[in-house]
Amino acid sequence: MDQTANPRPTGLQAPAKPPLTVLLAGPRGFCAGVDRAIKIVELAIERYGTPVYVRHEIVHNRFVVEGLQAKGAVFVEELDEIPDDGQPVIFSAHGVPRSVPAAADARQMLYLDATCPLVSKVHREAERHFAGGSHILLIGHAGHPEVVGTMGQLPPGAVTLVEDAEQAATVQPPPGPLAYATQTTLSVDDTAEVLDVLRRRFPELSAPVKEDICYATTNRQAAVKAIAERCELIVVVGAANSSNSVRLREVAERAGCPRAVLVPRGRDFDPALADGLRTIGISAGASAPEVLVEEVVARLRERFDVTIEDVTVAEEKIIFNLPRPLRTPRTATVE
Ligand code: 0CM
Ligand code: SF4
Repeated sequence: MDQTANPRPTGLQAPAKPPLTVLLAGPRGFCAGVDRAIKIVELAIERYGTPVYVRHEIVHNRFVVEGLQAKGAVFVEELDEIPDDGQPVIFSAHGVPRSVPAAADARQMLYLDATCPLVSKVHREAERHFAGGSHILLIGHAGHPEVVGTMGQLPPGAVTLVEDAEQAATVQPPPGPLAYATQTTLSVDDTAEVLDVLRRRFPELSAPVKEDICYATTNRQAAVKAIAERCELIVVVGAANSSNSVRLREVAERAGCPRAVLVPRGRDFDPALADGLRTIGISAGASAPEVLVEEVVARLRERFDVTIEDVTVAEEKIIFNLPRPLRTPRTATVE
């Protein structure tokens, strides 16, 4: 009898791993604004040598920050931590108040602005409404650098922050025309709720020409919603200070997944969380590199027989231009 065709289990064989289906939400991870911001730091190091200073984490991800530190980037929270050594400073993707480039100009510092163009768009809209005589209601989270940056585009008192539906119900803006703006990385559903309350109270409230919540935030939330009901657990790869990543975790549970966890990277993820489960999902915030998603999958493979299924709800083709000083000069062709 041919024993090899159907080998008997021996005591030495590893027990079969339990099967686990992993739904990978798409889009996930890096957006065009994060990609551009990281490139700005890398190209600045190439062009100007080290150190290149970066005001605030270029994007909210330790792995990205540590990678850039290894290449010669020095991260600071404020400009006054930077010596006058002639080296450039880069402003993070989240944007800065006007006082920051003003202070850099006053010190004749060379600066490069890695503010995401979609955050800059919110700044310009807020300015436009203010120039038209409106008071601005900014929907966002107090203390987040993007909110600090957006409020800092306008004089003190021009913007009132509204954090949630409760505040929307009680906020007392000054009399006169009103417009709203939002942080780019909010929950689409929470923001709709806040706006319902504001519109009921202030029917003349002017809106941005184009939605402030960005395409990347919207798509990543839609992708998580698409897998939530099929998943017994969703792992969101991202940092605790990353607004869009934190929102993805919340969206997952609200959309019907019984449990969602936020993990910075694979080594912080305990695959035993998936014990006894058949299907889990993975997504990643806009500042989380794909290699960190791969780490989580690798941790799962240590314990389970993993089958991957991609669930992609949107294609993203957006690429943003680099700031002018970093664009590669066109090479002249000689014929
Ligand atoms: O705004 P948030 O905290 O989500 O920032 P992030 O660095 O995690 O993501 C990219 C951005 C922006 C602006
Ligand atoms: Fe820009 Fe949106 Fe990415 Fe933030 S999450 S950097 S606003 S594209």
